[in-house]
Amino acid sequence: MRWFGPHDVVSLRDIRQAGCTGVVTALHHIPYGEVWPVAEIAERKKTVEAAGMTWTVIESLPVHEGIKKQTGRWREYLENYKTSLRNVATCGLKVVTYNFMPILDWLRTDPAYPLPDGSRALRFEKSAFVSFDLFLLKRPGAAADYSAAEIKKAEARFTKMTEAERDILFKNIMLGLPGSNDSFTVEQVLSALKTYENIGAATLKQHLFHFLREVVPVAEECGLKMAIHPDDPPFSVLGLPRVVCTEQDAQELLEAAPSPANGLCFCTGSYGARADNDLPGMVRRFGDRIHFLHLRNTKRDAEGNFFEADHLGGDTDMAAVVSEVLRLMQRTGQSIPMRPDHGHQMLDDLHKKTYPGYSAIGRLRGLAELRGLEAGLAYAMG
Ligand code: DNO
Repeated sequence: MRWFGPHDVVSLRDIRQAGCTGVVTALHHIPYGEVWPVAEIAERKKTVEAAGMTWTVIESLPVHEGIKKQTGRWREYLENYKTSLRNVATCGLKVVTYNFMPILDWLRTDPAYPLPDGSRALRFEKSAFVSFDLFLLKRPGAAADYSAAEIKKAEARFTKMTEAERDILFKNIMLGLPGSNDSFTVEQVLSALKTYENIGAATLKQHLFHFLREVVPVAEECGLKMAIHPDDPPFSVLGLPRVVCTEQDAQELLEAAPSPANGLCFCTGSYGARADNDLPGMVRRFGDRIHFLHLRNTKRDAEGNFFEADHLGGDTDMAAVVSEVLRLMQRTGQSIPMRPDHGHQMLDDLHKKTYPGYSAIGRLRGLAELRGLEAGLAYAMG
């Protein structure tokens, strides 16, 4: 499971009791772009080991916005990134997760969408999102990104919202911004978006490929594997380019730096939010370039809404994905680290404030179901 560090209300003990043998974590307090010092990495590793678990996967070593845009002190940040890679390798870590999403990491309109059984899930509601973009943010040119029908629906949705609901929607969407404990203003968001006005998907891709050509050789040399997390959701939002959404995108970035060290964090929740991604096929085709697995499910509809379903429910055939993963691991003789991605807020989770998606009991349920599925499939495969 993922652990956000000493301030996480879900403790290492809770995670151990959920049946985990390893945690994925990061030095969240170190500002983006700065070097992760050996002493701090080693200390975090000791803390995890003292709780009876291992730490081999980092999630995430963040890429500074400057590198994505190739502006400001980006060359220095890139060198710092390489130094951090060497430092984490010195401490014995093996996999480095990162993403290349501009400004926003993940994005949802509601982190507590009520399900019929009273538990709560993360949800992306298209018309709430469109009304945020058009009427709260008032992003210049936003209307051109939506159809007339979508705009009409968003207008109706927005008119019915109270002031309080509008505030909540704004805050919910901001949750995926780094430093989301601070409150962001409309002006701040618009000025951040403006810094990307001349960066389209083709340019961002070139910046990603450049980043890979720089860092992958370092990772390879020190025995690390890089695992890029796909964009969540896997399509362009707020006029920002997003370049890790499809199988084709993943294929291209793997080819840009052809080394076993250049790989994927295969997040079934993110890739699975698009109907045109064939997840079991992707596991087959990407094979040993998958260095880390995030297993999660989504339920989509035709309007572009989705919510995070039970790990074994939703649109992704999780049994088919896990079967492919088992076959892959049999073929390579290597086991791929996996975590249950997200979980519902349920039972006592409903009374606690955890990071959105990172409740203890919801993830415990997801993990238990996934482990059961894996054990059953492995038995059947002989
Ligand atoms: C959300 C996570 C992402 C992920 C980063 C990796 O729950 O899956 O925030 O950690 O995108 O860099």
